[in-house]
Amino acid sequence: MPSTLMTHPFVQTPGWLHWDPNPSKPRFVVPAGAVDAHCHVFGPGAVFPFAPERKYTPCDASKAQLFALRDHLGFSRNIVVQATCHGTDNSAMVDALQHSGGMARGVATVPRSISDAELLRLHAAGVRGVRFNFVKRLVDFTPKDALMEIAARIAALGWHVVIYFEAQDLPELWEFFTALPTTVVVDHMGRPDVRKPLDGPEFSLFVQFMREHPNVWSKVGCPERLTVSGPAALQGERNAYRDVVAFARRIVETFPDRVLWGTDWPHPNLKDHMPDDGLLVDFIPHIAVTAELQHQLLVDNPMRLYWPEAER
Ligand code: 0GY
Repeated sequence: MPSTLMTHPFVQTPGWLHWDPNPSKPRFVVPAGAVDAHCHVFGPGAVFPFAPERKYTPCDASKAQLFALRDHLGFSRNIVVQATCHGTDNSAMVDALQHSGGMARGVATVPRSISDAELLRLHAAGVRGVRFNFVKRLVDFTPKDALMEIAARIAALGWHVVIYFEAQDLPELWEFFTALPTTVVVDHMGRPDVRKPLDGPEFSLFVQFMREHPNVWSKVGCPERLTVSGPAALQGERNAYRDVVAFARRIVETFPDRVLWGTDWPHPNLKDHMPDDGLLVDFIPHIAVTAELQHQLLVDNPMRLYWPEAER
């Protein structure tokens, strides 16, 4: 039964696409111990209500459904990123971490007023980062001095900052981003416009940002969000989202020890198509073309960032 049919007081945003309940089995076999480093849980709304200030109301996407997808795709671990529809109430994300048997860690959204005790509680649950979101359709503006204060406090816990922004906003945000005192992880390569040239000014600025700042990492998933050509694969092939490949491959090959990959399940705010998660996994060998790059992307890098204490 689609989870949207469950009883809760929330009305899903019109046009919202439900995640694919029957993703295909990927052909690409991910290396043992692979980490899905960007995914979310939504509610369920009847248990974990969505935030009053949210910009969209999603369908439900529970921890059990996330862990079932993890197993189906062949992954071992998840990084559960706080979604904006839950605001600064991290309960659903923390609940997922606490029921993962130690196989999930998290990225929270916290207010400036958060207490030290609450930060420690989040740490004990497995949170290792905070997310600062600059995508205007998703969040209201938070003053940069508040964010910088949060960054200084979480730096003391050894956490990192995840930043989400649109490519055209990088110049204006550059000074703030480069002053952050932690490892900084960029969501979805800073959302490049893939109709523009790979070596054009916009994407070159992003490459420069990573090159000049060795504390900056990037997630290289989410082709379904960036594509213009769409999911159509060549007959009988599984090479969808071809217009995104060169961008992601450039980042993987230039910064192989600072890249992460995630499904982005349950894929919030997609209006045109809902991806087949199996097809998303089959995108990986197109952007990380050797076994060594694949291992760095899916195992070594996320383990170093999220489970540094694990024996290597
Ligand atoms: C993503 C992207 C989006 C949404 C969120 O937290 C969120 O609501 O991250 C988006 O709409 O681009 O990474 O999930």
